[in-house]
Formats: sequence, C-alpha cells, structure tokens
Amino acid sequence: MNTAARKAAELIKKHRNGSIEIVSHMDADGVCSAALISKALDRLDIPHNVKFVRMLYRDVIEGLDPPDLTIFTDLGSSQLQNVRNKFLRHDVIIADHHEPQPVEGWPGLVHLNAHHYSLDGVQEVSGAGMVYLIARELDPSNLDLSALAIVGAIGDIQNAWGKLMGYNREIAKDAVRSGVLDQKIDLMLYGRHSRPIFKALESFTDPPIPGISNYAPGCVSLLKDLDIQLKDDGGWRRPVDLTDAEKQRLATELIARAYMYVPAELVKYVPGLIIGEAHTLLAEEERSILRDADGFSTCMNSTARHEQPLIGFEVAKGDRKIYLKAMFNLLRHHRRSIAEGMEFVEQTGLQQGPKGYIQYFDASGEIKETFIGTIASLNLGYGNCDPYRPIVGVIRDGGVAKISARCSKLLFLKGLDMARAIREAAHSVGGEGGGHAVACGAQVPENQVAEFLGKFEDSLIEQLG
Ligand SMILES: [Mn+2]
Repeated sequence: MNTAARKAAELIKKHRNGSIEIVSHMDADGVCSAALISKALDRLDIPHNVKFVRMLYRDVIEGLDPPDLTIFTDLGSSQLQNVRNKFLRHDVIIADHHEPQPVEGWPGLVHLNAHHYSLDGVQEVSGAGMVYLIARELDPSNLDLSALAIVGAIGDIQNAWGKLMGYNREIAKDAVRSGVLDQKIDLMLYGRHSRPIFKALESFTDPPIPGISNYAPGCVSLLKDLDIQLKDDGGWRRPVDLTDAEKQRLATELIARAYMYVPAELVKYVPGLIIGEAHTLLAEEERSILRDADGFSTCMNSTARHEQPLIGFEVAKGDRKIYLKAMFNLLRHHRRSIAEGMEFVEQTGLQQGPKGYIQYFDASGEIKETFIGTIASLNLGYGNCDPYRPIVGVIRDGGVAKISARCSKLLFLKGLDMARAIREAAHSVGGEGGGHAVACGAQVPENQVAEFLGKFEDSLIEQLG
C-alpha cells in the first residue's frame, strides 16, 4: 500500500509545475479527502484546482477536461472503466475505498484502493484515509492531516460499532502521536464540546428514549434527579464538563430507560449506542462544534448536502473566518429546510411497505432531493414512525425516482445491511444504489418505485431472517 502511495506522491511531484485537478466526492468524506490532499499540496507550493461531483456518471466524466494530472478522491474506483475511456492518455491518481472495477492497460494510472490491500472499505478505511497515505508520503510532517482522515471515516459512519476499526485505528494512532487527536470512551452525545448538556441529551434519538429524546423539559428534570448541575461559573455545562461519576450516573440511567422501550432482541446492543469512543480534535477551539470529530463531519456533510462543498472544504483546510461564517449560515438554513421537511411528512403521514416492514413517504416536489435522507432519519424517532423499522423517502422527478433509506444503528448491529439490499433491489429494476449500512440511497425508473420497494423490503426481511 505504501508503495502505491509513494508512486502517487512521485507523480504529484513530477507535475508540480503542470496543471493538477482534484476531483472529489460531494459528501463529508469527499470534502475531507479533497481538503487533506489540497493542504498537502499547498504545503509544497503546488498549485491545483478542486472540483466536487455527486457521482462519476458517464456524462459527468464527459464534462471533465483532463489536465496533466487528475487526483480522484473518495470516488473513481467503481467507475474505473468509464474514467479510463476519457483519461487513458493522462496521468491519474485514484485514492478510494469503494469497491473497484478491474482495469488493464492504463500506464498513467496510480490506483490506491482499500480493497487491493484486503482492507474493508466499508468499515476499516475511508476515502480520506486512503488520501492520507499519499499525504504522508509527500511529506512525513503531514502526520497532523490524519485528523481529517478520522473526520472522513466518521462522516462515512465507519464508527458504527461505537469505535473506529481496522486501518482507521492506525491512522488514529498517527493523529494521537502528532497531538491533534484525543480518543477516549465517553457518552455518545452530539455537541460534546459545544452544547449545554440538556440540549445534547434532547438530540439523542437513536435509540429514542421517550421523555428525553426531542423533549427538553424531560432532560432538565432527569439531570436534576441525577444531581447533575446544569450550570456552573462558566455558564451552561456541556457534556465534556461532567465528572466521570456524573457521566456514569447519566449513562446508567439512559441505558436503563432505553431498555424499557427497545424490542427485546435489540436490547443487548443499546449500551453500544450510549457509550463509545469519542474523538476530540485538539487543534480546534475549546467550545467549537468542530472540536468533536462527529460535529466536524456533520458540518462537512451539511455543506455537501447544500451543494456548497467548497465552503466545507475551506473550513476543513483551516479557514476560521469567512468560510466558517458561511458554514454557520448554511447550518441555520439547513435547520429551516429540515423543519419544513418534517412538517410535510407529519402532515402527509407514512405509508407501509407491501409486507408492512418498511415505512415510507413520498415527498415529490416538496423536499429537496439532498435532504430526503436527513428528513428520513429524523423521522425515525418521531410521531407515528416505528424507530425499529427502516424508513424510506421517495422523490419522483422527471421519470426518475430518488430513494433514500435510513434505519437505527441497532438494526445494523443486529446484522442488517441496507446498502446491500438497496443495491440489489435497485439493480433488479434497472436502477442503481449504494451507500452505508444504515444510510443509503438509490435511483430507479419512476414507474418502478412500487416494484423496487417490494424487492427492497423482501431483501431486508430475508437478511434479518
Ligand atoms: Mn467515502
């Protein structure tokens, strides 16, 4: 793996006075991947362009104009044959962790893919992780960029087991060694460094805990009952401000309450969602949302969802002025769009799949395609939605239906892989699909939606036996 990374580094240096373009995936991992390699190039004063794309569909590839060197990050491997047709006569680096297609006779290609080194690209290394290997070969002092590889991995939900696994742990060691990361077991509360403890509790929804999830007064009274002060001299106490004894009391109580509502067969996975590995980015400011790797990746994800990945990219590269401001504006806008989407689903209600296992809503013309997944996952703990069954959002647009599916991490821990099911179901009706085990999507012909939903549901039922 290091040999390929070294070849990639050499190829970059060879083109240091030529034209270089980074083409990356428009999601949290892709934004981190691009920022990581771009920072490494900046440090060597190597000029370059950056472009983000949703997918390397054939028409997208056609629209690219090959420079002397193209660096594809977090994508490319799965569309290798299409990329080859256009880039055969050019130098190309691909750093990716998605399942690769075979390719032959392409002398200008350096292909660095997790699967070629028996790494599991789903859980053990992200696109940013593969890019990090190149950055480290470019200059050993790039060890600090490992922090972005950790954010990328978390953006791709590679810590779904409550901790990083496989090669991601090696990368985390580099990050700890270079002083940019602190890794420890903690409560899995979102906004660890940036939100009041009761707010962080309120947003805990997987698994949903009635009386706590989405219910601030319940959170406040729980904290009082547990003798956990909401404020101290410094103002609101955040999850990081709690003592170990307080965290212990809170964790015990949350687990006990969750047990009362979670279906029996999922109970044993509950502690893994409440306690897990927390990743603190030590170079970020004390009360910043960016200080927690989870918060950082959520920020990157929302810039990508708004099709403003360049904002996330600049923040990831270190801008803490204009782009950070722009990102916070985007997050506010994000919350507004989410509220509107939630209201729509609440009004129209959820429909049941043919066998009554999946639940879905059709938001055609109402919710933006890029939000459908977020709305689906927020609905998991809400209203009439069963949080322990998968939820699917559908948007029909000009003959094509865009599908997004989400489920509780508990189902993943029990063995459900929605990514596989959605890929197979989409394929069988002439569409395509993929993503992560708990968050995935597909595109299918509009007139095949019912067929697709039936196949997807059958496959999920089969997986769970
Ligand atoms: Mn990725």
